[in-house]
Amino acid sequence: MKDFSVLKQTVKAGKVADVRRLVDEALGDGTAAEEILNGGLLAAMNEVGQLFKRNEVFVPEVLVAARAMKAGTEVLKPHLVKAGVKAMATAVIGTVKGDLHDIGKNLVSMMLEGSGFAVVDAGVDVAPEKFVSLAKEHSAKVVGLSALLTTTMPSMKGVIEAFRAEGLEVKVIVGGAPVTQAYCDDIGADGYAPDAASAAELAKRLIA
Ligand code: B1M
Repeated sequence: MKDFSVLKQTVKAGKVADVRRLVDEALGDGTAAEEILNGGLLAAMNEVGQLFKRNEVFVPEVLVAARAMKAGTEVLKPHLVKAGVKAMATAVIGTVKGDLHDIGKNLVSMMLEGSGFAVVDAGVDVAPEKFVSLAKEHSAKVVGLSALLTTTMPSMKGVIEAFRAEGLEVKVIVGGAPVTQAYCDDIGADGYAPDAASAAELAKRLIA
């Protein structure tokens, strides 16, 4: 396996132009796009996730690293498509009905992408029917629900009921500051994660 330490460091530092250049150079050296993706970009994002989990870096650092990772994946995209590399699975994510908070949801979305998922971001204030229709349309394996208000948490239950009523085989994961494992168990969600990095790990575990 090629040494991707410089690329990883550059992603973590959020240096967009340098990440693009390093990815280009690696492609020019004949390194496979998939190897650059997994060994460089996603590995860097995974390390950022772990640091974030341990409170060793904070939201701004995660956002700049995610932006750099995205810039690198854009350079890789045509090569990945040509090589037939597909995302591990699709995840639909959104903030539930009545709730406009999206910073945590966006972090979860980035961590999911950084873990190899194709992510469909439904946005904020998302009604149960919208989660269901997007999951159907994109054949999602995971649906992520975020809520930051105690008043909007009950909407999560509505989403789960809507999925169960349709008999769709998706794993529904929940999170957000007021959400707990006990609440997750209570509403019958498939999993709860306290932070963005754990959410991505949970999603991967659930579809393994
Ligand atoms: Co609002 N807000 N807010 N707010 N806001 C809170 C949540 C609040 C705790 C503040 C307070 O009173 N101390 C309080 C909720 C009280 C409660 O319900 N118990 C509150 C309130 C009351 C309100 C309004 C009602 C205020 C008003 O208008 N009177 C209003 C509601 C609007 C609405 O949604 N309908 C409102 C509005 C807003 C702003 C628009 C001003 C803004 C949101 C901007 C935006 O998101 N684009 C805002 C903000 C910024 C906050 C605080 C200050 C910060 C939230 C945040 O982004 N945190 C918040 C107080 C606080 O938390 N200190 C507060 C950072 C983010 C990274 O953390 O989202 O928790 P978080 O995400 C974490 C984890 O929770 C987890 O991973 C993330 C990172 O590791 N996670 C998941 C999140 N989603 C996940 C999903 C998963 C797994 C993990 O699986 C799918």
